[in-house]
Amino acid sequence: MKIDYTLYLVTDSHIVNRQELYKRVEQAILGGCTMVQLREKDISSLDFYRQALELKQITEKYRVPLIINDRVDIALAVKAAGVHIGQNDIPVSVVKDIIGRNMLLGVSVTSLNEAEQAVKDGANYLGVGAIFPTKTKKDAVLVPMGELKKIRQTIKLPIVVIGGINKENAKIFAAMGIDGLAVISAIIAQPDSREAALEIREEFGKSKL
Ligand code: TZP
Ligand code: MG
Repeated sequence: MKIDYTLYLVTDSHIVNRQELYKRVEQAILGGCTMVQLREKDISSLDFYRQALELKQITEKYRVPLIINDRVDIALAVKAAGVHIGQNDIPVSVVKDIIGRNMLLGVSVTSLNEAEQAVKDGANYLGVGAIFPTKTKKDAVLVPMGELKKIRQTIKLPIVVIGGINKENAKIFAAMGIDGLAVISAIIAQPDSREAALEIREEFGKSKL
């Protein structure tokens, strides 16, 4: 199955309440989000599982892949399309062994070194960031634009950028050969998430219509 990374929405349940969050996710899909990642940091496993099931109902309706952040067990339990992990999670090669070839494995990297390692270990796509300062992730490390360019020139896997991506800066990434934009607040914090997604896509140069 060909995966479309163009507009990769990542959830955050601190911005609005869950009911509103899921409404906004659905609106964002209608506005052109092509993937959704459930990202939860401080909830119980049971709650995480339930949120994943709920989100899966929405993503399935629109045939958009659902990715689960950090939790391989929950990704397997809800039959998600994939898992996304960072440098302090279970090692990439171990996760790949667990999930097998039919699930996607995304890995967050901040340098060419990490990117090359992730490729060797079995990543299917990379998330590079934070590209711009962001209030959404407190411990985000800034990745210099030069490093992003080096990663793009070296790595053949799909790359999504994350961190402070919005409609003002979306434009620069298409010319760099970046496959997709991963966005939290510029979509989830907007009451009209559909319009927000549409605008970002349009700026990125891959408008839906
Ligand atoms: N990883 C690097 S930056 C970031 C994550 C999860 C947060 C991105 O959020 P926003 O609101 O799109 O800047
Ligand atoms: Mg993680």
